[in-house]
Amino acid sequence: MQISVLGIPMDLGAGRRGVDMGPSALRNAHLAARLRELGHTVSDLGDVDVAIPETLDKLETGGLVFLDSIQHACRSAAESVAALPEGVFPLTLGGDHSVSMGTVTGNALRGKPGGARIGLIWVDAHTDYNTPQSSPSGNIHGMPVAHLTGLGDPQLAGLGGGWHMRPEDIVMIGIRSVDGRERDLMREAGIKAYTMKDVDQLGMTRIYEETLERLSGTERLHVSFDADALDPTVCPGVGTPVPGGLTYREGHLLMELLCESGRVTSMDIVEVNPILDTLNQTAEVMVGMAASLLGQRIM
Ligand code: Z70
Ligand code: MN
Ligand code: MN
Ligand code: MN
Repeated sequence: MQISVLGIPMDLGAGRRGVDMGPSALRNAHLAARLRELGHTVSDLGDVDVAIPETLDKLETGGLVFLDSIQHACRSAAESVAALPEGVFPLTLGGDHSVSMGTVTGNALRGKPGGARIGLIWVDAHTDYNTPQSSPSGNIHGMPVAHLTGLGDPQLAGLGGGWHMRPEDIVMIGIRSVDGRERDLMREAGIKAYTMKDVDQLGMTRIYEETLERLSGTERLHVSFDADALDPTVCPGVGTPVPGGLTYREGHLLMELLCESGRVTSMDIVEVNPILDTLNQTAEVMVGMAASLLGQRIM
């Protein structure tokens, strides 16, 4: 397969600095070499242009912190991804999770100007379904899924023109931190979330099977993998560590099963924070997750 790597070195949507260095950390963890070993052709498209926070006025228009710069970077990411030929697998590297407003939009619009019916598998400790009104922090990386479904700020919800995600085409896995009003919004929208309790009780294989069944009506599948979905002992280099996360094997099993499905056409790796990491462990683990999704097998 042909894989195109695109970095979005942005930490404007997070409450802490450092995830802007995620793309570098992932490249330093031999991302391209690991994927070439699997027989893929890998081309690195470099990084999307992202504003440096120190050069910005924190309160841009609209009252959301760094709103205009985040919109701009997400739009650039969406345009770059949408321009890729069909058959190429975009592997997009964050950056904080707000980059996925751009990547998911770009992947939906690729080869289909009105937008495809895309299924979204959101692997995360958090549901990222806040709106500017519901958010306790104001951090935009807690809001990308809400904007993908058309809620929230019009500048961010409008990245795909008239295209939006259908809430029923979203499945979240690894969830263990949801804010009060965010939970109500999730229920109203009817988004399926497998919490850590579900992971313990059902097991990852059953969750995978239900997820594929639920998303069987979609045309393509996108995996958005936030490093904080994995337990902080596995991935310590994240801005918002939450105890009780996915094990190393649960993460790999999900990626291996999704690979076998043959249905995944794009992936994000986000929220890798090298300045909070133990050496480069978190990037190395996340490169391993991408390798499993893209064909690495034990035997
Ligand atoms: C919280 C908020 C969040 C990631 C933290 C946290 C959101 N729900 N997302 N880390 N990746 O501020 O909205
Ligand atoms: Mn504006
Ligand atoms: Mn997230
Ligand atoms: Mn998260």
